[in-house]
Amino acid sequence: MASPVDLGNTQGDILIGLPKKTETFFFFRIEDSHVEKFREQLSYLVPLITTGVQARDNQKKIVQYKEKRAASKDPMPELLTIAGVSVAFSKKGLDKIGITDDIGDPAFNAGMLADAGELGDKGRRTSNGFDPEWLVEYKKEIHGVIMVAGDCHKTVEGKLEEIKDIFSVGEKDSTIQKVISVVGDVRPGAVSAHEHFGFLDGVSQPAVEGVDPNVLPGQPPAIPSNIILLRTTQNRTPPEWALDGSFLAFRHLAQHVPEFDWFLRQNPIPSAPPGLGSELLGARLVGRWKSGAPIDITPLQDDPELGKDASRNNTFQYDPISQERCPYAAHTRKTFPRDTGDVDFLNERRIIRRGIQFGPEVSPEEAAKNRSDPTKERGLLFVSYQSNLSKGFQFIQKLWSNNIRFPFGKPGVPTPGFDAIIGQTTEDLPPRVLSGTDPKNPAPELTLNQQWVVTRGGEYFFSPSIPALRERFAKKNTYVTELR
Ligand code: N7H
Repeated sequence: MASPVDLGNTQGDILIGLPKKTETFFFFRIEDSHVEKFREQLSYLVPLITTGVQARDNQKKIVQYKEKRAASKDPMPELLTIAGVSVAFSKKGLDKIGITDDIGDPAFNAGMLADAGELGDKGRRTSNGFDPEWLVEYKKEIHGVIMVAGDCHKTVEGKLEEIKDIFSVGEKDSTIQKVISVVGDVRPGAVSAHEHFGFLDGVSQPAVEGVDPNVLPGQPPAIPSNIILLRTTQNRTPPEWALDGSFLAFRHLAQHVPEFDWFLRQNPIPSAPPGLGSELLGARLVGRWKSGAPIDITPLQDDPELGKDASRNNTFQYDPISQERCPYAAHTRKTFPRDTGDVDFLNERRIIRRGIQFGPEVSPEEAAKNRSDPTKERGLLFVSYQSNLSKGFQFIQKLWSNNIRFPFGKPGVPTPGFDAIIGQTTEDLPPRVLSGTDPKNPAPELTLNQQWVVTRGGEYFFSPSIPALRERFAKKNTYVTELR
């Protein structure tokens, strides 16, 4: 059967992924008096957007380059120079440019700021609702985000300058204003594929049917309509312009790494093999060892060969009635409960994760004090793509990770507890707890002394297809039209 996905239409980061050693997120606001001019200028941005086809070609080029470099007698730069560009709009951004027909996603329509309390972000209730402790910039009106990813800062900055020139950013007649610009960087050297707590990232990504030709053993599938909007998307009929687009959930997440490490050191698992108690606790909170090896396959010690072997590191299934091999509340089990019998229900909750780390490595001073220096914040610029936010990111965060009773109906425990990595409530009381951390004695609850992942801001966006950007979002430049 022909694939329903036309990769040439979709933005490259969604289904294929842009190669990224670094990525800049440029959040912008469209000036009220310049909307039409902005739309004209957008027509010059569209050809710079990386399509799914180009992203796939870029991946092939990187493989070829690596082979050539390995065989070359002459020194060659380590990385191929490649930049990838994406763009996405918030609901306020769509309204601003006059695209007001309902896209059918309440979370997107309301925006993430309105959702912050429900997502469990810290903040305070006010007479106007909920005021999260976010960076002030994320509380301002954001209309869109331009994302430039690439092999190094020079490449990304060069491409971003080219884009800013299109909109005359920084000049008097600029059509857009920067709200906030954030830079993500993969970590250096041997930990480059690991997030800041030290765990290998990007291990379990759904294989999108008809897009990923080589499905790896155990790699959970996703049907295309759960990631991008197709005519068949989850019984909804998206407007024509929304087809082949996807919702993007962005979260600016700070990680308190020295505090997390300190907690692990203070709470080694008693039944662990000698010297491995703290490492085992970390693995039980996440569901994988730092190498990426699933604890469900190797419950008591890490297996780095397994961790890096993509043909084996997803070949497991949680035991639905036991948390001996993996706590019910482990991050990977909460966010993708593989043992859930209802496959369609689970498939609708698949997301593609495309985030990147930000911030410096932990300094010796921070490590010595077991305390993060607030001027050196680090963490994850979380990005997920899905065709329905209330079944994707929003559902996972609110109804799985934050829900102490999920997974439901498990024997032997009062409640599975919080996802220790991202599970949160707006209140500090009751404290966050989870059970199952000790494989030999899973019933007692462990109290987590603090939250190690803290939200600094975010927004829900829509990443339109390339044809929609060209024909519905952008406006033909009158000068170009006149010449024709
Ligand atoms: Fe998570 N971590 O380092 O602990 N995540 N995550 N995540 N996450 C995963 O499979 C982490 C966050 C998912 O298919 C791994 O790539 C951190 C949010 C999902 O088995 C690790 C943060 C949401 C999976 C981490 C963070 C998710 C997953 C294992 C925040 C959605 C796939 C490696 C700073 C609401 C599960 C891997 C599966 C895996 C970590 C955020 C969701 C190591 C530190 C906000 C669906």
